[in-house]
Amino acid sequence: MILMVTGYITRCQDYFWKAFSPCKGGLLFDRTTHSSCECLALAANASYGLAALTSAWLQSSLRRMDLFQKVWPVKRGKAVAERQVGRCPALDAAPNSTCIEGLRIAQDLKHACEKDELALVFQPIVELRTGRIVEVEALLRWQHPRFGLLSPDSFIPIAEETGAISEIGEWVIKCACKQLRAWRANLREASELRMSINVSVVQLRDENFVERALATIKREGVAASSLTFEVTESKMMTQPDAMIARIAKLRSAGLRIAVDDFGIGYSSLISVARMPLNTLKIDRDFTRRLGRSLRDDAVTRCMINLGQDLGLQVIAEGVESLDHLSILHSLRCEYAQGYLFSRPLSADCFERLLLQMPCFEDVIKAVYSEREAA
Ligand SMILES: [Ca+2]
Repeated sequence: MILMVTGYITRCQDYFWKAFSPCKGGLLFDRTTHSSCECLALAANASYGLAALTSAWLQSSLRRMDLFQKVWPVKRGKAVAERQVGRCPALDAAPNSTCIEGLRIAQDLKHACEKDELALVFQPIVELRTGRIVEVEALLRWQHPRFGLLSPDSFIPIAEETGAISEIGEWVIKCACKQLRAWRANLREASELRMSINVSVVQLRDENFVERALATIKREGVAASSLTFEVTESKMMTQPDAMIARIAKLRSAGLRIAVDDFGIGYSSLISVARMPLNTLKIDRDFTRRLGRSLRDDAVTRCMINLGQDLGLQVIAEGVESLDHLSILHSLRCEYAQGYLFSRPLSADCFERLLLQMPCFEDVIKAVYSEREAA
């Protein structure tokens, strides 16, 4: 049987890629070798080969190939050398540890929800005029049994590549809604609190996402108007027409839409103006640069003015110092989020913070009056 194989490799105990051996014009795959290997994951860049397979074995192999094809580009390092064997590319080096970790994460992600390893933490968004917490961003964490506590950067790209993002994203929406409903029901201070949820563009590309998300929100008994979906700028601007249509559907159901990490995605201002947005979240990189030079301040001022001129709420992310706050005040930014106010907190700790409302009135007043005196 001639078999098109677009990505197959087996990790052997000794990290030597025994499964393939170069043969004339192609690669010879030996099933006996394969079956003695530890199949943590399978991978890579063989183009075709010759193999005699049972259909069941073939099916399971193809499933694994599919996984690796999705995961490999995420973690592929330059240390993994490729060389051409005839017209067929082949791996001739062991996978580095980052790659193996990536594969392990991809495998474990499939069960992270059901094993109850995921958790949400919460970071306040503060209205600078009053010092009140008006919104809270739900941030995902994964307590991995082997790698410890992981932040989304280390596994969301893999979840997006493998499709696990769909289940994880739905879990996030469900849990965030549950938490918001509990706070709103039990705390007077949270009666108008809003919840902001990060949504991957990969979720938005799914044509059923909007219906599923709205069904989840309804099931959890939360008003859609109390939620914001945050979508990263750089990714939002791909397939703009499809994005606009889905975002418009969410908006018409009452949800608010924020463009996340604004300023680093190099999108055109026209596409920002076209998107039916409610909020711009200015990326923390710009906030960090505040006060370093007039030019840096001018760029941030432009973004704040742009957002406000478009009628959007503007939130500065990554506010970490009183200097940041003072400059943001002078730039007339109205909302902020960052370590100056609070790190992401567990639900219990965030609840204690809410009870101190208006939590940040004093610190903001002190900064503002100092600036006005100067
Ligand atoms: Ca965010």
